[in-house]
Amino acid sequence: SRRSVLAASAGVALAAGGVPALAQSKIVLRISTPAVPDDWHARMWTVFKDSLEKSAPGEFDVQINLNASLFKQGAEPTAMARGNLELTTVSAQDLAKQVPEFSIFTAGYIVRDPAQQQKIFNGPIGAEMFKLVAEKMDISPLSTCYYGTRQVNLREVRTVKTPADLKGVKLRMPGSKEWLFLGEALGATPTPLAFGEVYLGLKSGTIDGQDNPLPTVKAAKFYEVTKQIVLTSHLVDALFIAISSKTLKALSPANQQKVLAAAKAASAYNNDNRIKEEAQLVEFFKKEGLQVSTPDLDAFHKTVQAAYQNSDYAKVWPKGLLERINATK
Ligand code: KDO
Repeated sequence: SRRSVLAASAGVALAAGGVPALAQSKIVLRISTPAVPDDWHARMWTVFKDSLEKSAPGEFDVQINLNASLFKQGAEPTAMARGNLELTTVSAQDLAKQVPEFSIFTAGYIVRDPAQQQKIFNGPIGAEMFKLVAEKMDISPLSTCYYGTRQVNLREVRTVKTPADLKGVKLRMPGSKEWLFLGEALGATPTPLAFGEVYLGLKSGTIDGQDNPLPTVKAAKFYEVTKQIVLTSHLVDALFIAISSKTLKALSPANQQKVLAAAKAASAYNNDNRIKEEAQLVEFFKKEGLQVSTPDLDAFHKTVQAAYQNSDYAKVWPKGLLERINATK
């Protein structure tokens, strides 16, 4: 970590002095993500790396660590604030831990679709929220990836029309209270587990199901160990490419722009491919023998929204933000 910060600041100092950066002082950008290699938000990091290699040949050493091999899921923001990691994708749930206002984006049935999501985060709402993140967390969001729309994926077939039908279902959720609350709001019994343990959990039956967007159900091969997908569409999920603010500030203004452009290229690649694939996957899962069902979405909307409105989360949502989100078309 120290090496990379020094390398980065040395580059800036030399550039400021009018002396070209030394060839050996490459700026190290370590990335850590729980994503599996086949998933779009893993593959997009190659686009990021290629983009920088083109715009700043030989200047950056981009190190991509998949499958949570460098930091465990959820530990990335702290690692970045401490200077042990330069780049990653963070979830709304990760951000809400330190910026409670962000919890509005952890709530089910708030954001409608990927297009609205991009408008929200690329517009004034995004700018305000990202400013809070930069102030409180020492990390800087660069661009917004559509992670997909989360669906319930079960080990055994059961009739699920309303949240009441998920009663007693051990639904695996990522291990933080924001995620567990979502599982509870859906009517299930949320069970915390890291992403990397979900496949075996489903296979062995320690959990009854999990929720993820369809492209991830495919990439992580959860369909091999489950029998049903319930199209609850409960969370239009986002992942934000974020960089340690220390790393960002140590870059020359020109390199800051190049890193930003690379992040935007990566998320655009992710978004295009994920949206395209997501639309085709119901057919794929049916061919694989899974039952794909649509529940009473009205009932899910009402129950989940009421759970959030009556929770402490809604109390810290900035006044008028929900209305501004809803008015974003
Ligand atoms: C998951 O653990 O279910 C989740 O989908 C949560 C996301 O925020 C993100 O961490 C994702 O896993 C990983 O990137 C793995 O795809």
